[in-house]
This record gives sequence, structure tokens and C-alpha cells, in this order.
Amino acid sequence: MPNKKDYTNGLPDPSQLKEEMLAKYPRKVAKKRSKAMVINDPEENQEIAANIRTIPGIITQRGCTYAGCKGVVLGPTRDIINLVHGPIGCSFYAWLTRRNQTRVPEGGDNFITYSFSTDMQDENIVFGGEKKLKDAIREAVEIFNPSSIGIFSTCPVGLIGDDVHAVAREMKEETGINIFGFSCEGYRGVSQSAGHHIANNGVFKNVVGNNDRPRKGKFQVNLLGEYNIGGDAFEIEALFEEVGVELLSTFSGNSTIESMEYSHTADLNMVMCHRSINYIAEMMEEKYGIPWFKVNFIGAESTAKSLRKMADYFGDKELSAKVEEVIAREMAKVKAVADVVKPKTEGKLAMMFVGGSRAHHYQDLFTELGVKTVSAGYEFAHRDDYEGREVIPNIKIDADTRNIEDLVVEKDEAHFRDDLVEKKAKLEESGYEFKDYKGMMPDMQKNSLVIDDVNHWETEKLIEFYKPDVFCAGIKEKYVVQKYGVPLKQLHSYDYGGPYAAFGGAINFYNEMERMLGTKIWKLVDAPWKLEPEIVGSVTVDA
Ligand code: CFM
Repeated sequence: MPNKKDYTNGLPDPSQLKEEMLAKYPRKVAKKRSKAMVINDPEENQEIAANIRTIPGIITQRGCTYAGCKGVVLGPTRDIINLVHGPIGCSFYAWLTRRNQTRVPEGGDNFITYSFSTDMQDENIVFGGEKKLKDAIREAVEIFNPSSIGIFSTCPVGLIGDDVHAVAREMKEETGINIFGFSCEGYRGVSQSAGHHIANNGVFKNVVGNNDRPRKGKFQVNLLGEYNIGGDAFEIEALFEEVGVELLSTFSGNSTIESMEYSHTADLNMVMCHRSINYIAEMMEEKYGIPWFKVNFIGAESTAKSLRKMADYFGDKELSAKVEEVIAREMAKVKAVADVVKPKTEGKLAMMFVGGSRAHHYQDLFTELGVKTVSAGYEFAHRDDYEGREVIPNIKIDADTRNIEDLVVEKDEAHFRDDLVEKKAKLEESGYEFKDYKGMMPDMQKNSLVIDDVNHWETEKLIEFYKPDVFCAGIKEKYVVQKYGVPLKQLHSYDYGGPYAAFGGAINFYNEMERMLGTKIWKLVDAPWKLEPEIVGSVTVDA
């Protein structure tokens, strides 16, 4: 492997690396992949190809539409029975693998620990599975008496044409509880991302606005796109509580359907993971007039910035003072740990390839440790997550995107908050920004290599070129990367660690990086296939 390069005067130009990666592909594939690799220049408005089909045969990191709908958006909500209509594998492999935690109050429902499936068999594929689905719903109601049930379609459901929406309507009538279906078959879109959109539509149509609960707090907010992986949401919730902000609902970490039903009574929506939930933020603004802006609670500085932005929105002296007090106290703790860790991590190199937000958010944490991000990318994000929301009008709508319904939302006159619209307009006059996601690329250094939907071959080439000190991705990449002698930090599941959000989470992450980047063990690792071939074969040619 080449020696580590000198990055003190900026990142090296990776043009040759890009050429080498592309050289292996057939011409058409190379052309396509080339557009998904950008040698970043934060000063330029560069375009990246994203949210397009993975080329068959390429080992992608991506998951499916069902995963994005059932697993990501609805999965963390504890008081709904998420019933999977499909073969058992789709349920089994989605069972508690995402580490979304929840805290159940005394007597509250929690169905997260269960795996609900219709367990489709060959017979159902041939003769239809609707009857089995109805029976499963009746059984679930009888045993668990839930207040709502979501039905999630897997690939065969769409192929054979079971109508989950008709079943949902019929069973809603029969049981008297809220039942709704999702056409989120795995193949419905090019990735998880389509599933997010489908889930957003379903929750918005069937849940948001069902309960006009009276106000409970002076400042009422929702947090969108926070999924409580490894307990992240608990850290953030504690901050809101301390400063006196009433968090109505989180979509969907540590959440309930019940809380989403009155989420339309909020004064503000804060969006953490833009990719997975911006649709609900937009629709709530159209229907109820609730403004939204982007926040990030990954990284101590970002947390402070997000809290201040929230306080500025409400423009309340007491709230601002409380926020400043908490920031000062927490930052002192964070700094004490950073002072110990940073000298050991400064100048190290990281790369991160995660779903749709974390490849951006976690760069903030690494920057706080003086670690440089040399290359990063999303599995399934869209161009706006790379380049900023201003490119949305220019994004080409292809057949795969058109496949996903775009809800037509109308103003709800009875609930519409003209006061918030006015507040927003006033704040905007003074330069305050809403709907303000600038994307990942402007935040990355010149010559960093940005790659969408990175694949296995490209990952290997990246490691050979950069020799990073830490690679951040998921379980599918973990052991291959580690066999290269590079530690891998899972940024999906956190490797059984976390929380990493907010101030307390930042401290956890610093400490973990101190251990991970400081150990010499990885330098001693060599891939077994480099020492001896794993498979020995021979070829005989018959004349
Ligand atoms: Fe948003 Fe997520 Fe992510 Fe995501 Fe995901 Fe996830 Fe992710 Mo895994 S919602 S886009 S679909 S921040 S499950 S909590 S870690 S790929 S970067």
C-alpha cells in the first residue's frame, strides 16, 4: 500500500484515483459512475448524480424501499403494530436491528420488541394473501388491542396485486381502530429513500391532525428526522426539557402515534435528517403554516447553534438566557474532554459513507477532533442533500421518482397559523433562514472526493489511496474494511455504542475516537487472502 500522503497543505487531487476506479467499468457504466463522483470544490456549484438506479451487479450499500418505510420512519414508534405483509425473511431481518430505543411510560404500549408478519407462503402468492392479512389484523387486535396498525407491503404483495389499502379500510371499519397501509414494496423505488416518502405521505394522511389537544407549553416544537439510534433522542429531549421547550412529537425516535396526532399544534418544526422527513415538514407548513428549519444535534458546536436558532425563533429573553446557560455549562464539559482527546486525534483522516444525513452530520464531530474528512457520500440521498435545497427545482424527475405519489396538500383553514406565517416573514426580513439546508458539499474541503452510492470496488480503491485512520459505514462494509487494517465505526447502529447526539453524545464520541484512533492493533491486521489464497483452482483446456 502507498505511504500516507501529506495533507497539511490541503487534500491531494484525487483525479487519478477517480480514473483508476472508472477504468475497470464497461464504457457505459463508467460514464454513469463518473457523474456520481465529484472532486469537491466548495466555491463552485458542482452537480452530482444521485437518487438513480444502482447498476445491476454492483455491490451497493443500499437497502430497499420497504426498509425506508417500515424500518426507518415507522419502526421507532412504539404504540403502533407495524404488520409486515410478506414472507417471513422481510420481518426477521428488520427485527430490532436498527437500535432505535424507546422509553415506555408506566402502562404504555410498546410493540417494538415484537416482529409482526403475515408469513406469506407459496399458496398465498398463487391465490392471494388478503385473507391472511385480514386474519392477522384480527389476531393482532384480539391479542394486543393496539390503537393503530400499519400494514407494510413487501415485494411479492405488489407483484401479485394484493390491495392492502382496501384491506386497511375494511378492517378499520370492522375493528374501529386506525389502520392504514403502505405500498412500500422493496422494488418501488431505487432505494430506502422512496420508502421515506411513502411513509411521510401515509403518516401525514392518516395520523397528523387527528387530535386537537390543547396547548401544554409556552413553546411547542416537533423534532423531525431523529430516530433515537443508541439513545440519541434522550440526549436531545433532556436539553429541550431543561430549557423549557415542550417537545410535542419526534418523527420518530422515542415516539408514539398518539403524539403525532397532535403534532400539528406545534409552533415550529425542526428537521434533523433532511432526507428522510423533509416531506412532512413541507406538508405541515402548507397545511398548517408551521415553519421549519434545519438543525443538527450531532457535534457540540452544531448542538449549540441549533439551540440558539430555536431560542432566536421564539425571541424570548428568558428562553435565550436559559439556552445560553445550558450551552456554557455543557460546553465546559465538552471542552475538558476535547482538550485531552484532540491532541491525539488531530490530523487523522476519516471517510464516511452512510445513508442520507450522517455522512454530513458526523463531519462536524470529526472536525471538532481535528480529524479531516477526505471522502464522503450518501447511499441514497438526493442532489439537494449534496448541493443544497436551491437545486430542487432543477432536479430531473425520472420515472422512478414519478412512481412515488406527491400529495396535494391544501390549507386547513380551521387550524392554519397565520401568526406563525407572520412571525416567519418578520424573522426572514432580519436575515433568519428557514427551509435552509445547504447540503454536504459546500461544507467539505477542496479536493475531497464525494461519491454517491459508493460500491465495494470503489471502497477498496479509496482505502488503498487514502489509507484513512477510520472508515465510517455499516455492517455490510465493516469486516472487509477492517481486513484492510482500517478500523470501521458503524454510523448506522453505532456498534452497540452511543448516544452520540448533543453535548453528552459528543463526549461519548470523542472518547470512542480516542480509543479507536489511538490503538495500534489495526496496523497488525492483514487480510488472510494476502498471505495465502483462499480458493485454489486449476483450469484444463481440452484441445
Ligand atoms: Fe436519516 Fe437516519 Fe440517515 Fe436515514 Fe438510514 Fe439511519 Fe442512515 Mo442507517 S433516517 S438518512 S434511512 S439519518 S437507518 S437513522 S443510519 S442509513 S444516514
